[in-house]
Amino acid sequence: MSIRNIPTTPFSDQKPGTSGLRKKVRVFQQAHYLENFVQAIFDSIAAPKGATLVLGGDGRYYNQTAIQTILKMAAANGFGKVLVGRGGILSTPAASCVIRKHKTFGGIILSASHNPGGADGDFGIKYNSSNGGPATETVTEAIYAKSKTLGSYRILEAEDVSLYKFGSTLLGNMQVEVIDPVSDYAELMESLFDFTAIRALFASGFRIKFDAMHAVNGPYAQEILEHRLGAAPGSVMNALPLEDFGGGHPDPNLTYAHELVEIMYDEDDAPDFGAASDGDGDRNMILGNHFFVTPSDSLALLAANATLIPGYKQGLAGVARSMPTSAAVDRVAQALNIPCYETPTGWKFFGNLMDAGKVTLCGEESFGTGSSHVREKDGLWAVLFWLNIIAVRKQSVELIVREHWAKYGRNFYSRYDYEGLPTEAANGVMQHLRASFATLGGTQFGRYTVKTCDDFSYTDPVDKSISTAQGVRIIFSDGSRIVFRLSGTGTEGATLRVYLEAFEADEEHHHLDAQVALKDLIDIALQISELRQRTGREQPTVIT
Ligand code: G16
Repeated sequence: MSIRNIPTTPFSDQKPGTSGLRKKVRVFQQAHYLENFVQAIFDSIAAPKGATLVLGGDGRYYNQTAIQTILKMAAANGFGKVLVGRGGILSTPAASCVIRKHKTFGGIILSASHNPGGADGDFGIKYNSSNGGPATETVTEAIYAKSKTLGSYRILEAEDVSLYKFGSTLLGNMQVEVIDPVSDYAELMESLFDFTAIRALFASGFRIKFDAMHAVNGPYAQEILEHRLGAAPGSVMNALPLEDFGGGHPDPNLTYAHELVEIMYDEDDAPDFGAASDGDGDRNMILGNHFFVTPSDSLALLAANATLIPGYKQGLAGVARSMPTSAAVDRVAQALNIPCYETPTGWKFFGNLMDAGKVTLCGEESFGTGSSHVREKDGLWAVLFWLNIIAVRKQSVELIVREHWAKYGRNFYSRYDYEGLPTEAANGVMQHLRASFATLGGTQFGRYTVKTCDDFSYTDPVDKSISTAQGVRIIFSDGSRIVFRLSGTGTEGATLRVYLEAFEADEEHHHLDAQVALKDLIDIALQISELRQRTGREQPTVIT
């Protein structure tokens, strides 16, 4: 087995986005494309010789091919050991858990998250640091800079390693240890939640449906919900991970998880609790019987009920949310008298806050919630948190949410996504909005008056790094907001997201449908942005 130094030329498009490098599979299949990016990672992170790495992915098409390449490159770049999930599988939160538990130097996660998979679908790769979290912007910028100047990469000439046999094999001088992808993670969950209480809840006849969407969380959910907690067999649907997610779009929202939504809104036989997670298991959607919980409300609820949970009974150090996420959690933080941080979109911004002990819970409107137990958002963790709350409070999902609104007020919330727009048109909308700042202030639209507008920028309270141009905010005098942002995770054209939020203190109005309550704001958003005229799009692709 010899190490080869392969000459290569740089690719100009390897800038990591909101969460690592995401591209079409066929982009990754170009000669040297994956190898270049992996070498750029290795050159940027300066791992000491003999360091240990974690490696795994969501099982999508190209996962195993990429794993074999990365293993050979890790061996050629001086790593001493790689822990790889059996079959190449590790959910994103489980990878974070393994990095932290085994104190490895870092890890590489292969996933394009909620984006579709298969030969014509998407693939992705990201590096997580020794805290278990996505590399900070400083590191991703260094990787990008390296990718633009790369002249060669190192790879071991060797046979593929079996990814199905537990235990260690040698690849050159490097050990490859195939581990059970589920056990470390399941153990961590047992340490946080009251499994006895949740088991009793299921034993009492409480019914759950968990849609794994043929993605990575199937085996995790079956082990934890069905085997360890006694949920009825079959409670986990679409449990078998498939390379193309069964042709579906593994994004747990009301549009793409429609199979689950139909079950939860069935006239006569809806279960008590429904949940879904995404391609790599870090996102979650929570449903009750005929009831949808917005991710922003879910975060606020978890914060408000945290002390009911064994792992959080000491209380929370603080909470954090991404800027476009509704301010529902801010109200809880205020009541608890704990700090609440507002960060740019991207889980990587929570890592420093958690490492510094400033926050315990964090979350995003994009169906992500998590805590300092790992450094990724965590879909199944959120489900267990909810189940634990229900087991203690013995109330339905809907009642728990309605009581929450009655106490804190309701932040009506919705997001409109315009996917696959021509990049120029999408940029044009953003430029137009920025150019309107000077004239928008003080303008009245019906009952709404513009208080301020800006382009959100963030100074990390821990390392003082600055991130600019993180989304245009139009804030009204009553606290309602419209936010415009370009997605950093799409792989085709541009995706423009419009986030709408209106606060309603009066319980009399809490029953309203969000689309009805937000109607005026939606019209204002379209008017201010000239979105229809500039993109030619009448309707959003997805409303969540
Ligand atoms: C990633 C990030 C999240 C972000 C989401 C959407 O999630 O980790 O922090 O909210 O993308 O980002 P954007 O609005 O830029 O598309 P995931 O689940 O895709 O890894």
